[in-house]
Amino acid sequence: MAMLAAGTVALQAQTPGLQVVEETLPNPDNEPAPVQPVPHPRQVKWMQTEFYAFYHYGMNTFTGLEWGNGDEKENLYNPTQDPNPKQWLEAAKSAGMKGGIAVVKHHDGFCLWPTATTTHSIASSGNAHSGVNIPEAFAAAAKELDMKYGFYISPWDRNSAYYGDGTDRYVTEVFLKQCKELAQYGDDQFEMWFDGANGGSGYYGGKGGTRTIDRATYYDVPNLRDMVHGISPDCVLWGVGGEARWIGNEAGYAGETNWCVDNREDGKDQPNATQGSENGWMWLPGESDAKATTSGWFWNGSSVLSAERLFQMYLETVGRNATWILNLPPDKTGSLPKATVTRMADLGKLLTTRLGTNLATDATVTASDVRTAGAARNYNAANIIDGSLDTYYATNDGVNDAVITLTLPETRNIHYVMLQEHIQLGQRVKAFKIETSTDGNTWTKFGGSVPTTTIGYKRIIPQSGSTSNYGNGVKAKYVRVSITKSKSCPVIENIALY
Ligand code: FUL
Repeated sequence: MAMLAAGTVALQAQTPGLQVVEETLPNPDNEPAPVQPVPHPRQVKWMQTEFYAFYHYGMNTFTGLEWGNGDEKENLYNPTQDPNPKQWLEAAKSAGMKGGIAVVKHHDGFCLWPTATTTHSIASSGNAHSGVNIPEAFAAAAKELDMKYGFYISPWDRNSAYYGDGTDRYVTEVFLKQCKELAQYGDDQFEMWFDGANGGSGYYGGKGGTRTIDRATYYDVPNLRDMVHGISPDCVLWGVGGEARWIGNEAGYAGETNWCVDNREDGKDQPNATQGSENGWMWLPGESDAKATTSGWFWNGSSVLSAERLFQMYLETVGRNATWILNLPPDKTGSLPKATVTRMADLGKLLTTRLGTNLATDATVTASDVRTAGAARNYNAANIIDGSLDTYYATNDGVNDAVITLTLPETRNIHYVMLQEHIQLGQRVKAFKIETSTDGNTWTKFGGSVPTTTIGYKRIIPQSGSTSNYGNGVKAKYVRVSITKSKSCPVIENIALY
C-alpha cells in the first residue's frame, strides 16, 4: 500500500516544487488490511470476557426500593453479617463467568466505600457489619479468584446538593473524584458501568425538586476517560463513558444480526442498539444486562430463573456477538442466597456439558482459497481449529467469499456451531451459511431459519435454530461453512462444533 505521511503532504503544500517519493510500507507477514473501525485493544480484551456478573447491592437492599430517593439515613444500611464479595464471585465462577461488576453507588448516592467526597457512605452507618469496604474487598476477591472486576457508579446522584445545580461542582467535586477513588482500587479493572442517568427528582441535599442535565456535556466524559485510563488502562467505560453500548433491552438478548460498530452521538441512546449499524463510524460493541431473578435489580426475594432459561440467554447474548452481564443480587446478609449459588453451579454444568467439548479439534480443514503466507504468519484453514485467539484463516485480497470444510474422523452428533472473526481487523462478515453431510455429497442446512448474517467476536448457531430447545442435533462427518458476503477478505479466528 502506498502511503504518504500527513506531515509530508503539509510540507509539500508549503514548499512548491518539493518532490515526494512514495514509500511502500512493508507487510512481511502479508496481513490483511483492517476494515475500519477496529477495536481498541482494551475493547478486544473486554469482549473476550464474554460473560460476567452484576451485583446490585447497597442501600436499596435494606429499604426494598429499586431507586432510592437519596434521603435514606445511613444507618439503614445494616447487613446482618459481613458482606462477602468473595462468595458472590465464587458463585459467578461456578457458572463459567470470567468476572463481575459490583454496584458501589446507585442513584440514591450512598457509597459502599469510605469516600472523601460525601458523608453519605458506609463510613456513617455505624452498624456491626456495615464497615466492609465493598470495592476494596471485591477487587481483592477477584484477584484471588483470578477473575476480572469493575464497578458500577451511578452518574445520577439523588443525594448530592450539587447535582444539576447549574454549576459543575457535582462533576468536579463529587463524580470525577469518586471515579478516581474507585479506579485506585485496582489498575487492572475491565469495565466501569455508567447508566443512562438523565437526572430527575430527588433529595438533593434537602432542597428536593427536579434536576435536569445535558447528558452530552455534563459529565465531562473526555476527562473522565483520560483519568480512568491513566490509572486503569484496560478499563472499558460503558454507557455514558462511550466505549461499549447498551444492547437496548434488559431481557437478555442481542440481535441475531449484531454489529460491533455503531453511530454514537454523545448523550444519545443508540437508535440501533440491539443490532448495531453495519456502516457505523465507531467500534461500540454491545453488552446485554439481564437479571437472573424474576424481578428487580436489587434483592427482593424473587426467585432465580431456571438454568435452561439462563442457558438460552447465553446463546442469545454471547452467542450473538454481545457480552452478557447477569445480575445476582446479594441479600441482607451481604451474601448471595443459597438458591442463587446452586443455580449458578447448575448453569455452569449445562454450559460445560453442551458447549465445553469442541468436537472439531481433530478435524481436517480445507478451504476454497488460502491467503499467501507471510514471513512469520500463515492463514491456513487449520488455524480455525487451534483454539488460539491469535491465529486465523484468511483469503487473499479481493476474495471476499470462502468455503471452509471440516472433515471429522468419524460421524459425530452436532448441536451447535461456534464461529469467531479475528475482530482486531474489524468486523467483516455480512452473510454465511452452514451445511452438514454424512457422505460429503448430500448436504443439509444447519441452523433452521436463523438469519446467518453477522459473526463478529462470537456467534453460536443451534442446529435447529432454536435457542430454547436442545434438540437431538444432527449426525455429520462433514461441516461446510460458506462465507457468502464480507466487507473485505474474511478473517476467521475459530470454528468449533459442539
Ligand atoms: C438502570 C438503573 O436505573 C437500574 O436501577 C439498574 O441499575 C440498571 C442496571 O441500570 O439504568
